[in-house]
Amino acid sequence: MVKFRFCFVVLALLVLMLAGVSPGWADTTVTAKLKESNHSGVTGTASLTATDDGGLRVVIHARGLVPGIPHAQHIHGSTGGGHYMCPSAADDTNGDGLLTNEEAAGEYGNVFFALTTRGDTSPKSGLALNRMPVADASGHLDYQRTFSADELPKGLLEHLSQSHVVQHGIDVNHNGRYDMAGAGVSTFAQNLGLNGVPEEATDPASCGVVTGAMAPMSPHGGVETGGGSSSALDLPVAAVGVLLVLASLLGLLMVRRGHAAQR
Ligand SMILES: [Cu+2]
Repeated sequence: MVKFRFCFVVLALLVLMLAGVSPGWADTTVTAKLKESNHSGVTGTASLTATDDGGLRVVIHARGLVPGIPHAQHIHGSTGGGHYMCPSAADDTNGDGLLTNEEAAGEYGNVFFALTTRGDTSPKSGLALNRMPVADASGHLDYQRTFSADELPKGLLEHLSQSHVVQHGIDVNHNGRYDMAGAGVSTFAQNLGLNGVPEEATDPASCGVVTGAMAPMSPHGGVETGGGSSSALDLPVAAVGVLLVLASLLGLLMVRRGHAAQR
């Protein structure tokens, strides 16, 4: 009987140690539900997973995009805090029925990380359409890329909870391509020094707020989260783990004493 209890206590101890010691933020996934902008009809999901080597894995599945052409996509937000949201029709400040990137940026912030298919990921690649994913003939876009720690801008992992996934590219005149006839020239692109980019290519098509976010390596803690927070759980779970381990140790001691007393 005593032997059985002893084994049980040791087993419980091992389980608790294994559960308690795993890194708090590695392999943590935050998700964003992509919702349409500009009546694009785009829906989808984006998941951002912090890998255990300090990188980030991004997986996006979207549908309803203009088929057969590339769609610029980015993580918008900032490392300086701030409260970002996805834009609504109310952000169409000039009332022309189209939400431009400039109008929407008041809600979702600037391009922080360009979700390209290869190479550079800085905001400079924000409109590198030759390195952006292309929607298939049905308007589906499936994207995945794992970025190493070196490829991530400082502060991205810490501020995932303040970020947004935005996809761009709409077809205002329904001719299957980005052209000036649809909505004119992109002043957003012009301001970046790129001439001749149609506004259709830069207007937002979908936006998703990151939820279930945590602050993996944040020194401040208490970062506001967009939804069910795992960071809020981490500390109590760890504390309960430590308490249980202590209780188990106490139990172990008592069992051993009982064993000794029986002799
Ligand atoms: Cu963007």
